[in-house]
Amino acid sequence: MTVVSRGFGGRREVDPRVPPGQYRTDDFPVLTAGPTPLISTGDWALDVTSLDGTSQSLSWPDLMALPVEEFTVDLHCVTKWSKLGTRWRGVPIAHVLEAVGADLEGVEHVMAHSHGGYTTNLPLQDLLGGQAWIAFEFDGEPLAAAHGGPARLLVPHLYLWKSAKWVNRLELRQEDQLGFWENFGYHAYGDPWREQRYVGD
Ligand SMILES: Nc1nc2c(c(=O)[nH]1)N[C@H]1C(S)=C(S)[C@@H](COP(=O)(O)O)O[C@H]1N2
Ligand SMILES: [Mo]
Repeated sequence: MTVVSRGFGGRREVDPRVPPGQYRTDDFPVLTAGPTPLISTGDWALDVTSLDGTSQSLSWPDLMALPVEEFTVDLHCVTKWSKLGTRWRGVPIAHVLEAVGADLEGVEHVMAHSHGGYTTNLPLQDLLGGQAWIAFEFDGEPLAAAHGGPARLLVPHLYLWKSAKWVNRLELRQEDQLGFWENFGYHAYGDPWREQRYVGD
């Protein structure tokens, strides 16, 4: 005989904005594998590496000259917290790629690289269409260093490990390659609505 108990003692999330297995928090936890780099906007640069191996660089003034969006999104961390209605300002990735004249012919994937060596892999399509930004303001303030300031990648429709803090290079790729956490068994794509936490989910 099998006895099944469901939901006893647990908090149950009824808010439809909270994906399965996630819990709401009003805090903004900091999750970093390693030390927090302190980068001034004067030193900040974002390189875009094309399939032919050439790189184009975007400086902070270059970034500030691009169209900025204000957006409000929900964040979902694989450690099971979700933070709803976070307000940001940032530049859509499509504008970043256009600004450096990136050739997207044959590009299927992007590896995001950060100061300190963190990496995470994403399909190119998930960075386009107004779903991903280089974000530099949170809640009306310059983005704090602990959260990836001066600027981070933000891809809120995927688990938050895909949102590389202190991003300094977008490597355009034909083939997929696993990033830092993906190499430790996290899911290659990471859709919170399908609970793609680990390989095989
Ligand atoms: N460069 C870098 N980016 C990173 C990480 C990291 O360790 N280094 N951690 C990831 C993980 S696992 C999560 S959950 C989020 C956490 O973002 P937060 O610290 O702003 O909450 O950043 C992601 N981006
Ligand atoms: Mo995470």
